[in-house]
Amino acid sequence: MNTKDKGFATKLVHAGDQPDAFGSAVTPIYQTSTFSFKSAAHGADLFAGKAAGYIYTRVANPTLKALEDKLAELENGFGAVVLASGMAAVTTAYIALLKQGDHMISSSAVYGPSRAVMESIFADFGVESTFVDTSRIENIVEAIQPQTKMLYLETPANPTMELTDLAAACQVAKANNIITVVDNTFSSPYLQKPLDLGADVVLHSLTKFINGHADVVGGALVAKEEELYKRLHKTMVLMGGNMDPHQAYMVSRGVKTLSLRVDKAQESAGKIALWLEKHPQISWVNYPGLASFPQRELALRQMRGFGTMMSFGVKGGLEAGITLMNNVTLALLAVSLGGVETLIQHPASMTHAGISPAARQEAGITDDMVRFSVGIEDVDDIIADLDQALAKVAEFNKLAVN
Ligand code: LCS
Repeated sequence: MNTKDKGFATKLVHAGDQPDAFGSAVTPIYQTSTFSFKSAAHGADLFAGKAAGYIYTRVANPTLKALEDKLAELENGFGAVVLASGMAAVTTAYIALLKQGDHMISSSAVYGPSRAVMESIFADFGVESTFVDTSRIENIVEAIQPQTKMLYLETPANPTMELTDLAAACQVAKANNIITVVDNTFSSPYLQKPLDLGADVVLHSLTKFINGHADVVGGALVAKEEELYKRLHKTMVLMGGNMDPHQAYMVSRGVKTLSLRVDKAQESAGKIALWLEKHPQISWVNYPGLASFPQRELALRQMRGFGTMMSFGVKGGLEAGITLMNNVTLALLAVSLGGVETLIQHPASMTHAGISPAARQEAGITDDMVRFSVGIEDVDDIIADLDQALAKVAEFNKLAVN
């Protein structure tokens, strides 16, 4: 079905799907590692790119292609590749777009392993990196070196929710021949479209909002232009980080309800953030929809909604935060995000434990920070759960003071 001129929800359901010979409503799982050729000449033509078709699943597979085409359409890109995990997408982007002697500038508040892999592995291969607060465009300008080849942004950032002005940052990069890669995991294409704002490549952990059901790990890269798409696809094929057909089928199934899930969870997130902000045991709340959020105006400009993620500080610091996490009964104490179930976690000891305390401090990841991913349960139940757990925090704080 041609969905190019259709609305976002229609694309979610139909874009990319390829019915089989029986008219299947969805693309089936082509659970095969290899594809047989009609003749030796046909095989040679496929290898030479003279015939269209499939050779081997690491290179391409119809179930993967259906998901890739859908994601490319959702992000307004030329083409996409899907990979075994979000981190496979991160490392494939780094390998495809950087070489020895190159330099990368990145937001300091990024998903911990996206920074750790650059500083602990790519540094060994001679790729330099500088991590700056990209919410201030002048920090990007100052960090540019003659050998800077990539600007890597994550907005909203994990877990501080800090925003980077995508249009302004991409403009600076373009003027300096720098490729911009944006990790759009926290927003999903429903809330933000970085390629429309000037980015060259969009990255996703599909594990999060796009699959949305906490049952698959996966990643994707979407390129704005053909030349970049080819570089990413070639690297993916050679490095072998491809997704499995069953995994792709699950993600294609999950993504169909993306807008419904985000609408519901986002409405709840707005109510929860306001409720938390007024709670006596909470010292601060980072949520782009709050009037107190310093970059609310930027969120309104570049995002379609404020999202379902927030972080907040619990009075009494780390120990009080631990008391909260040990006492919630509905929210799952778990990392990951963007699923139908509400999750709570502590970045300093969990998702961002792998980066140095100094880097955490620089990125604004304080020890009292709790990250909250709002699910699609009844909002009254989520608030009641927080309320009873925060009552335990109040008891703890009273004991801690006495
Ligand atoms: N980018 C962002 C923004 C992420 O949050 C994650 C995972 C990744 C990339 C990597 O994706 P993965 O390989 O896990 O599919 N974020 C996680 C988190 O915040 N908690 O657990 C995983």
